[in-house]
Amino acid sequence: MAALTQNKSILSWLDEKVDLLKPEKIVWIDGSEEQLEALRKEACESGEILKLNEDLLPGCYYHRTAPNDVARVEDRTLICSKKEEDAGPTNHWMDPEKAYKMLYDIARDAYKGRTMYVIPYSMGPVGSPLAKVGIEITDSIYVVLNMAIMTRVGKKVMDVLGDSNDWVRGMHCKCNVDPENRWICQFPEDNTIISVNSAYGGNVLLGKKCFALRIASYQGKNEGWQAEHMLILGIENPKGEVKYICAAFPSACGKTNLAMLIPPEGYRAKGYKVWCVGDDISWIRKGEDGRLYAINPENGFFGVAPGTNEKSNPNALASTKKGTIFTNVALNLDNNTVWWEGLDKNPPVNAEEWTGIKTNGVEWKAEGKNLAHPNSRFTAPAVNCPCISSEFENPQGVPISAFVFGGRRAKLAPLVYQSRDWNHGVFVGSIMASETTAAAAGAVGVVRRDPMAMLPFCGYNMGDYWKHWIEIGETLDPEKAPKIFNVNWFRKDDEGNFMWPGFGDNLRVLEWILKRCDGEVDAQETAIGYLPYAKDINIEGLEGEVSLESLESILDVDKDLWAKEAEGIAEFYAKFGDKLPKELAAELETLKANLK
Ligand code: GTP
Ligand code: SPV
Ligand code: MN
Repeated sequence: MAALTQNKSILSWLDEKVDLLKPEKIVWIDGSEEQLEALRKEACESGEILKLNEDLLPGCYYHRTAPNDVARVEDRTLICSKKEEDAGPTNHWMDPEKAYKMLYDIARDAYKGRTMYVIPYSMGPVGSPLAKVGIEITDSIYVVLNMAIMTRVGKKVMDVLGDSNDWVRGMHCKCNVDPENRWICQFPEDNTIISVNSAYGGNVLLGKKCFALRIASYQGKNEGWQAEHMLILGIENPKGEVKYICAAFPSACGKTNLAMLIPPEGYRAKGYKVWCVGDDISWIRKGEDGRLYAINPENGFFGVAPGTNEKSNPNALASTKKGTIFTNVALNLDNNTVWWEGLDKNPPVNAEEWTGIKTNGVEWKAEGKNLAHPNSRFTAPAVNCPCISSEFENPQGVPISAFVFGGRRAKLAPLVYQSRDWNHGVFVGSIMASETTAAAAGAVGVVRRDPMAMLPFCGYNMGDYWKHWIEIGETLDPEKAPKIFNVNWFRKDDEGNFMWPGFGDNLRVLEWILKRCDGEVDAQETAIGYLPYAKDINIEGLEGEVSLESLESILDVDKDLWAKEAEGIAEFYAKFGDKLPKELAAELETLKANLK
């Protein structure tokens, strides 16, 4: 098949990879529906995917990964910079020369008898000044079909790249999905990603975490912009004005849900609307007017299925009703549709659970077992989302009024607080901690530090990343800089119940945040920053769920607990040695002094 480009840097890179991988055939992904449809048919015939009920879920497909390959693998995700110090204490590192050799030895001849798919893709609207181009080669049709939803693919991308060498090299080999030889390697200094022995989302859709966060965060540091694990949403007030917020929460901690929230009834009646620009990743750059602008580099949602339902997130559910690929959910054999925990209260009786065991779903649940994997996901086109923003394709992005950090903390972190200024806000992001989730292999529910929700995604030394945040702040007029906040939807009472209803009701907190940005509401200064007066969070309509007293208790700052927290922060900071920005060390001293 003829190449879709004459770009020499691409053609010579592909020649080398053909020599290494020995594909039987090469197929360029041109972005046409015709080609994608032929690939879907082929993957259905081989059993790689299964077509779902065309009446109920038109254009939707089902896929299972190997049971040992269901989440990101952080221990096997490496940053391969020349110097170990440049990967920093929070990343796993390998010398690039050693890593290339190891990976090429694993990958040699991996495409023998198989097809090499070449996917040209753009992260961000094609041709946008904030967008960047990548090429992923893969031997998996599932990867091609997912990339075609999650990114903009095809010839038009090669046309805008022209002869440029500014593109990210991505090589994926499924191999035999051997967990002992599974590696997800980023070479930030070479714009290169190599992923072997996996077929799970975040490990193999190389445009997503590997490029748009790990490689892009490094590019951003060198080029003066930021790549963040942040959703982008627009809030339209009754006057029709829209303000945008970027929010960083760790994996499976509520970004997709917040990005598409449905306002509570009282807000809808007044005319409030929420628009989704993105649910996972933001690329952020200063605009000509001195404000920060964000684009969503993705073109779809790779969302957590369990817990998504008509009440918690109707917009996400609606997004999955056509043209969607479901991975590791359960199959309803009666009508060839899908099911997951929390979709509704009726698990299918005639079911296949996520690994393919035929079972009576009701009995299976009664035994306390899951039908869908806790990290099962949907890959849905962004255009399907009923509340997709009219600015989604805007090549310049949207202006950001506030940054919001947040984690999953049963104790300690209050519902919301505001930083005193930019550097204090960077401190607040840097001290984030959250209970681990099923999005990564390993234990679930353990509190760990996850600065800016970037722990698994920062492509360089986290100390330098913090410095980059501080330097961005230095270039901004404080009047125009986004205000920085922290939220926690996950506080629990002594019986283990969530103290805040969350989901759509989180708009009540965002309203306070925007009022703070506009100087429309007072706040109380505490040891950790500005907290709302309970009376200033609107709880109308939450009678029986939240009272002024319960709100006060989710807004408290327990000085003893925070003093312990400060010790934990000091321990974490100590890992960074002289890479810890002095501004953050000073913020920690201020916190300690405030707690005395
Ligand atoms: P990634 O795609 O992994 O980056 O995750 P995400 O941050 O987009 O997570 P998502 O929105 O899919 O949330 C995952 C889990 O958080 C689900 O189990 C939700 O039910 C739960 N969740 C989301 N928002 C809230 C909330 O406001 N309150 C509570 N209690 N749970 C929430
Ligand atoms: C996450 O884990 O934060 C995700 C899913 O968004 S993955 O693409 O697997 O990284
Ligand atoms: Mn994510």
